[in-house]
Amino acid sequence: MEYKCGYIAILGKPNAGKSTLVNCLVGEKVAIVSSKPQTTRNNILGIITKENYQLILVDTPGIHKSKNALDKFMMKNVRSAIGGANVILYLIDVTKKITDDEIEYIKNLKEKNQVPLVVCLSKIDLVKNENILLTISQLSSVKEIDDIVPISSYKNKNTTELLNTILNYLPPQKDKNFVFDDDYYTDKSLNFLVAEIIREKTLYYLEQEIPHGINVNIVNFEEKPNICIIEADIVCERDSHKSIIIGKNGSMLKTIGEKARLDIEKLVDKKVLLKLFVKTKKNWRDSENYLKEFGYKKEDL
Ligand SMILES: Nc1nc2c(ncn2[C@@H]2O[C@H](COP(=O)(O)OP(=O)(O)OP(=O)(O)O)[C@@H](O)[C@H]2O)c(=O)[nH]1
Ligand SMILES: [Mg+2]
Repeated sequence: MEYKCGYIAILGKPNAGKSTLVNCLVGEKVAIVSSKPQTTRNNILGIITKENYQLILVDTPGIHKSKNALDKFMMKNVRSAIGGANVILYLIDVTKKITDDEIEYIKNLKEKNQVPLVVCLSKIDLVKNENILLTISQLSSVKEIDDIVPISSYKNKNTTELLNTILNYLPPQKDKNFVFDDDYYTDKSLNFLVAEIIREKTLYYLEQEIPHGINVNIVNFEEKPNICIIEADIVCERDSHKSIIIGKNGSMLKTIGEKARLDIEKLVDKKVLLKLFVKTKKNWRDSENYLKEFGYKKEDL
């Protein structure tokens, strides 16, 4: 039997649908999703293992210009994912206009890295077929692109074709040298996943810049036979944000906590007691020390 195994860097602009695609392909929620750009901050592995292949999908932060130390960390993650990739999968939201800058970026990706480059048109459930064909013809003149696959993670459309396309670009190997055991579907710890679920709820319920300035730290995680007791700090950048996160008589914090608890209970498969505290660390996104303290490491693959 022949085997295939490799790292697939999932790249694209913020909000392109990268994390949704990774969750869809893996069949587990490894990465949080939101309608707000710059949701993902860390590289998150989503691992698919079958009898004869293992695909290690690397979900990355959306490519954007850095405004603070956290952004710089995020873009470093993108570079690190590119560096370790056997195939690059570049996602384009088919509902958005493709700019010349983006095409230049894609061409550069191929020229600099010389690995197979597959462009994936995402969210095709939102547009008519004519629009998809138009975008494909626009991109087909870009010789640096090896393949174009239109998909919808929501409708699970063309996702098998996408997996087969990726597999085509991985060289076959005689031995089953998989990187991860077959029961691993992510590289992230339970603490990380729980903190991300809480952050996802803040992204959903809070407006504008507030959720982007939030970090969630798990301060206590106690697993008992029938219940998990979890304490977490929601750290924000300003006192004015703190009062919005808490809400009138604590109503906002209560909503965030209740919704997060339901998801965490599914993850740990038992009852959860979730205690949330809101703290202010002024402009933490600009402080290397806070980033270190919050576990954002320099390099993250
Ligand atoms: N209609 C539709 N919406 C989608 C699809 N895939 C993703 N979305 C939506 O697009 C938005 C962004 O999705 P994410 O998966 O968080 O995007 P991302 O590329 O990971 O974004 P960042 O982490 O910010 O870089 C969310 O509101 C998703 O629900 C799809 O196939 N169809
Ligand atoms: Mg994401």
